[in-house]
Amino acid sequence: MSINTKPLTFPKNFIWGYAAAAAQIEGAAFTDGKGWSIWDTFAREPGKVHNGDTLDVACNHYKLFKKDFALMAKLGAKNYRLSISWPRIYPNGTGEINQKGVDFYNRLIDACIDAGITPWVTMFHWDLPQQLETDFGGWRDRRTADAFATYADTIVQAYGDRVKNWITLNEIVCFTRLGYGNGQKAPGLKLSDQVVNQTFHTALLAHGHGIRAVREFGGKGARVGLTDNSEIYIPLTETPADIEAAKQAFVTANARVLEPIYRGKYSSEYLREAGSDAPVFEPGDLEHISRPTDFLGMNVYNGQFVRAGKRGRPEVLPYPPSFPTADAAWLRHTPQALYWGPRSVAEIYGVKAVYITENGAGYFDEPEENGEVLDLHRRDYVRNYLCELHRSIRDGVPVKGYFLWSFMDNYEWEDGYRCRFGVVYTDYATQKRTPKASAHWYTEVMKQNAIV
Ligand code: GBH
Repeated sequence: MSINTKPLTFPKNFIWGYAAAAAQIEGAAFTDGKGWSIWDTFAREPGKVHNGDTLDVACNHYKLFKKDFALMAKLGAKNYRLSISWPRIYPNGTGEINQKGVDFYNRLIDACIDAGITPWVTMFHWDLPQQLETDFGGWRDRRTADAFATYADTIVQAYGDRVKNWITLNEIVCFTRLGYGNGQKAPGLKLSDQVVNQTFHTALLAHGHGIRAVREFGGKGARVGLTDNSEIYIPLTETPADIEAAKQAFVTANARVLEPIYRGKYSSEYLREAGSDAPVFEPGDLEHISRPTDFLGMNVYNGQFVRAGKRGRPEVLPYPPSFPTADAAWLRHTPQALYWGPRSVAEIYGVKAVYITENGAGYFDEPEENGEVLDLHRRDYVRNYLCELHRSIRDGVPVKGYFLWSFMDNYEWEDGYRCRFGVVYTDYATQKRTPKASAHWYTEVMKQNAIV
């Protein structure tokens, strides 16, 4: 026989890059006038974060960003999704602007571009200014969305000459339901369903303002979208009945965010189920929330399996106990999520451009004696997911780019520093960066525009 290898090649102009977020890497939590964020507060509450880890120093990217961009460029990245810290720009969330914070991101963005890397900027990745929580109740109150509007105007005006790709919010559910509903994330509250639904609505209002700011001040070629971590459903078998069940499960589970954004209304199913817990809103809110976007960002980690149950109704299957996970115990090995996630939004909402704004794997990596970090588990994990992404593109789903989470190990929120998502190892004691095996592999993927 003769072996005929055909690499799984991605479309021309496919975007490859890394993703990170300000609070998780910058450190310098109280430097140059930065205000407290709700995470600075939360991390200091006993028992909330693994090992009591704080964001105070993190990867010290605030000081080391030039070196970090040099390494990123050396490893072949041409795109980088970063976020701006709201409390650096407005220490109290609103009111007085902090020029030193504005200047920092000018230097950061310039250094990024100088390294040959295109910045993709998330306006909000969870680090809400503490003062907005204290004064307004944070996302419970629409004054927080008004404050966000001013903040968005400010950063788009400041950086819009160089930044052309904007993401309004990262994963609404994580800073609403998980922050105000089950208390797992900052501000760590356990409030009623009505309040939680209201926090979603406030977040959607902020998203609308992010779009408006980019349209108003973004200049030529500016584009904007949301990053959502939609619940993803994988049909147990790829038969019409299970595929239809997965589609229905997707619509129901993501109704709070995707229906108002793409259909300009809360679905009757959602309103019926919410009953008196439905969010209160004002005339014009839904028009504002459903302003057209240019793309949808999707953070893809888990998918849940679904089959057609009684009368075709979706039956979501639990993960059996032996189902493989990463060391991040919540993270299942479900590569098909990277097929069904993008396909679902394209089919259901007609989304014309999807960027995978995050995908990656969290493990408790440690270096070998010779200093090498042999994360073959992460390499395999990502590779399997990418094969499914390739399949979705082959089937006609408009996926335009992929950002690996993350460049270097960083502050993994309530899991602290133990859980590492980087392809570059961070030694927190020395701030030394060491590319892991997966980094070298991903360099080749980006370079060859193919799964190697
Ligand atoms: C993303 O969230 C974040 O955007 C990023 O900042 C983060 O570092 C990265 O992923 C890796 O975690 O305990 O079973 O209830 C990922 C979405 C949703 C994952 C909530 C953890 C808790 C699941 N997260 N989830 S569970």
